[in-house]
Formats: sequence, structure tokens, C-alpha cells
Amino acid sequence: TTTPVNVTVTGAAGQIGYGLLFRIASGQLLGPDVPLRLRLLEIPPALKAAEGTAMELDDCAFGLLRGIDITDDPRVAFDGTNIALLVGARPRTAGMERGDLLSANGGIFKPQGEAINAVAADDVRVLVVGNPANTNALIAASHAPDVPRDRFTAMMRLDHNRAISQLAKKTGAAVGDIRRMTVWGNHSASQYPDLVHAEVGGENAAELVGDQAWIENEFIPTVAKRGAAIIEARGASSAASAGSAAIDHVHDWVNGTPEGDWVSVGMVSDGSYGVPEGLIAGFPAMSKNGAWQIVQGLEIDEFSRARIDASVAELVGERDAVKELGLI
Ligand code: NAX
Repeated sequence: TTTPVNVTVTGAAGQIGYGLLFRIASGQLLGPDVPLRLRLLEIPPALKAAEGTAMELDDCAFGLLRGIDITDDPRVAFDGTNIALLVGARPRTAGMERGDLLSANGGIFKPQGEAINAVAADDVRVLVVGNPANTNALIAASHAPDVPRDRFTAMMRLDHNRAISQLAKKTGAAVGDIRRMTVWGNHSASQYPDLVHAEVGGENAAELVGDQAWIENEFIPTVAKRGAAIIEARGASSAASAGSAAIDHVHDWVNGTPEGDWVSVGMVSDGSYGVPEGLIAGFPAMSKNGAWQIVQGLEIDEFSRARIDASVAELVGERDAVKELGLI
């Protein structure tokens, strides 16, 4: 194809944007032969910083990058967009209640959903990174009734990659030997990284590890609290790894997942695995012909059931809260 793909990144002047944009422009998002145009959405106080990032993108002389537009207007940012990475969000600040956080983000994701509905390309694919990612994706999707619901996804891929990395360390296996990882539920501390179905070199991961205490007391909390550990160590939240996960998510969505493998995707539930229909939750998913499909037929043991239910209950709580606030 020679027509450039339009890729919109919101929160482009933020720390995730700073790493992510260069990897997109270098061809790692869509492939080495796909030209693209970047649309950067920011709020007015950050427009100048976004221009600085755009200057650096120019200075990389990326062969695939056919143009950069910078705007504070969602209708301009999403005009004809094919891929929308919704990274910009309102962080929780001291003294902010959960309801305040949800309504501040509703103020961002409602108009963005409306703009995507009105002006995005017919094939638009949306990845929400900004937290609370699952519920922000739900808000955006609710305001885009003309866009198929399965085009709105939330990022579980960083959790997924963290889980793979921890399992590789424990088993001494190479990252590339690990398949069929799943992180279920919410992108939050309640998430459930599942070793029951994961494989290391074709062997069942939970059996290979053979240590349920390690799974419960080390593996799951390490993965679920990794974001806090990064903040503690780096003095800033995960940025390059979050951008890398966003690249992986969209790359696999567009290009497909390898045969026999799957990845973790925050996607709209069709009721699979007892997750209430309409919630955006982490599932095992394969990408076929450019669409995510939930992997069906996995057996859920008692331990996994309780963990999935607890994380899904948190998502139900968030959904009910945004409903009450009139955001969906
Ligand atoms: P930064 O605070 O560095 O950047 C956010 C940027 O968004 C700022 O430049 C801000 O001006 C912009 N912004 C705010 N409102 C906007 C709006 N209405 N339209 C466009 N831009 C807007 O945060 P950063 O570290 O880049 O993180 C961004 C988001 O990713 C946060 O919500 C963060 O919590 C979330 N994360 C999600 C992860 C995931 O796995 N789903 C992991 C990493 C990260 O914590």
C-alpha cells in the first residue's frame, strides 16, 4: 500500500508518547513497508512540547513518516484515523476520590469517543492506554455507537509482557519459548496473570513451576504490582515498556497472532468465561484477519475462577460508578 495509514496518538507530549511515537514512525507498529501519517492530540498547555517532539521526529528522517499534524481538537486529531492510541488521561492526584478520577476521565474519553464516531475511518482500531484503561475504553466505546464495539480495546499487554518476563526468569526459559499467557480482568492490582494455561517450551507452566505458593505469593503480586515497583525504582511510571506493549498490541491486531499462540487483550465481553457482557476485560485473544477473537473453551479451575471473579467485580464497580455519573 502507498496510501499512508493515519495514526492518532493522544497525550503525545507525555512520557509514554515520547518513546512510542519514535517506534511508530520507525515502522515497528505496522511494519517496515507501511507509510504513515501521525496526528498528535494534546491539551493546549502541552501543544508546544508536542511540537518539540514533532521536531525531533522530523530530525530522525524516518522514511515511512509522511507527515505530522498537531492539534488540541479531537475532531481534527481523529479525522480519517485508522489507528487511535488513547494515551492521554487524567492521573489521580492527592486528595482525589475515585469518583473524581472517573469523572475527570469521562470528560476526556466521552468527547474522544464522539469524535471517533463522527470522523474516524471506517476501519478504525482504538487502543486505550490511559488509566483506568478498561473503563476509559468503555466510556469511549459508549459514545461511538456507529463503530463496532470490538474496535475499542484496553491495554493488558504490558501486564502480559511482565508476566512472560517473570515466568522466563523463574524457569530459565527464553521469553520466546513462552506461549499462551493470559492476564484476565482489570488492568489494576486485581488482575489475574494465569499460569494454568501458559506454556514453557510446550510444557504446562504451572506444572513445570510446580510451586503454587510461588505462583500465589510471588508471581501474581510481582506482575500485578510491577507498575508501583517501577515508580519506586525509577521515580516515574512505566513509559518505554508501556509504549512497547502498545506497539505489540496494535502490531498483532493488524498482522495477526502466531498460529497456536494468543495474547492478553482488554476487549468487550460477549459473556465468555462468565464475564458480564459489555464489560471491557482482559481475555486470552487471537487476532485473525485483523480482528480479535476471545480464545474459547479453556477450563477454569477453582483458584482461577475466584481470581477472575474478583477482578471482574472491580470492573463491574467501575462500570456502575461511571453509569451513575452519566458517563455511559
Ligand atoms: P504523562 O502525564 O507523562 O502524559 C500524559 C499526557 O496526556 C500529557 O502530556 C497531557 O497533557 C496529555 N493529556 C491530558 N489530557 C488530555 C486530553 N484530553 N487530550 C489529549 N492529551 C491529554 O503520562 P504518561 O506516563 O505518558 O501516561 C499516560 C497514561 O498511561 C496514564 O493514564 C497512565 O496511568 C497510563 N498507563 C497505562 C498503562 C497500561 O498498561 N494500560 C501502563 C503505563 C501507564 O501508567
